[in-house]
Amino acid sequence: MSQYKIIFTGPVGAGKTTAIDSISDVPPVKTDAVASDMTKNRKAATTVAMDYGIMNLDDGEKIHLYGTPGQERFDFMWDILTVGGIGLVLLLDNTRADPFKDMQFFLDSFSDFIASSGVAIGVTQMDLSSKPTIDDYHKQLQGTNLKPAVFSVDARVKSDISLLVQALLFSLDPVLEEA
Ligand SMILES: Nc1nc2c(ncn2[C@@H]2O[C@H](COP(=O)(O)OP(=O)(O)OP(=O)(O)O)[C@@H](O)[C@H]2O)c(=O)[nH]1
Ligand SMILES: [Mg+2]
Repeated sequence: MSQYKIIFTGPVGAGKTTAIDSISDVPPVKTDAVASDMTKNRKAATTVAMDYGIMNLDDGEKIHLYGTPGQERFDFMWDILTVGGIGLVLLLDNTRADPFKDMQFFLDSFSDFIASSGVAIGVTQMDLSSKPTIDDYHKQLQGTNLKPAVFSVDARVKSDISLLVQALLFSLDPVLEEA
């Protein structure tokens, strides 16, 4: 049986913990702690170490799902969590002040990992803020050497996150799809 690891990252409140909760086939492990500075993000808790869940694919493959903390003060976890990973899901929150800046920051922070694996981008909270559009994200990415899938997703919706993970897997080495 094949087992793979993918990593979810992105800024505070983008929905990493929620997304792993939505798609995991086992009760996820969370390390959320109450933080007083979280109220501005419409939530009471923030991830301080990692999230962990498992997604069982139809063909018996297991995808181990790791979520990073969004806060930079816990960024020492980022390199630890990517070890052995085959791809990155970058979640962005469309209601944040400058989602393009967030995108560039995380693409830069994970550039070594992305270069050796792959990345797919999910934009959350588009129901609350419809701009920038997915097209705007594609245009923004034209200046980079990356061509990731970019989807509008709601982290609370299992099928949205599942499609995003499938898009990531398809963008990786096709050998994986035949395994
Ligand atoms: N309206 C709306 N809410 C969403 C959407 N996606 C996620 N959320 C909500 O946004 C919040 C995301 O919180 P978390 O999952 O804790 O975010 P996180 O990325 O793990 O944040 P940190 O661990 O603090 O870095 C939750 O309250 C979700 O219910 C969306 O598409 N629309
Ligand atoms: Mg979290």
